[in-house]
Amino acid sequence: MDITLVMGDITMQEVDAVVNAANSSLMGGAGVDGAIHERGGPAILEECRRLRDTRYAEGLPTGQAVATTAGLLPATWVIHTVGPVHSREEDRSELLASCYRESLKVADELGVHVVAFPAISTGLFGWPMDDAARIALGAVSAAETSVREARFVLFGAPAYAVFTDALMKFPRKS
Ligand code: AR6
Repeated sequence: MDITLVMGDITMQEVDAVVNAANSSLMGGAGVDGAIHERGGPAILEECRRLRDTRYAEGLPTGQAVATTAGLLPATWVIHTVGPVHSREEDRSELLASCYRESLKVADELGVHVVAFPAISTGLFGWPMDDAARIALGAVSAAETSVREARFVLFGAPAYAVFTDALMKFPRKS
């Protein structure tokens, strides 16, 4: 699998699926979630509401993922996942890794090959970018998946620089 890094806005990505850093309500929010719902239009929220009424009455649990169509976005699907809020008291890195693994699993179920990820949990949920980058790259590169490209879409030069550095240091499978 190719791991690529781009600096930009995830809502502009022409990929099979974009991953949304959602919250368990699936009812939208700020950051990536706000941008996806704003650009993607009401069809996404409508599907999220249906998921809430059926499979996820208690909300989508942290670390899990579920797909909807992508409305007006250039992507075909949105894969919604819920990152953990960062904690200094408790190690929640396994839950953050799970977001990436479960999103790739959903991508495999959809039969798609190019998936764009934001840096999950590094905004409102407070995760330090360098630690989040290491966890994200570790989870994606270790995943057994048919996805051919995992594209990290970093929002601004500082995030892009941190991911570039982490990817350079990363031991890659040959
Ligand atoms: N494209 C790519 N990355 C972006 C974009 C964008 N358009 N907008 C922000 N980022 P966040 P979280 C970056 O807060 O930390 C929402 O309210 C941002 O700079 O979107 O997982 C949800 O509803 C940061 O590096 O997600 C939840 O309640 C990264 O994306 C909560 O926020 C993630 O920031 C989730 O918090």
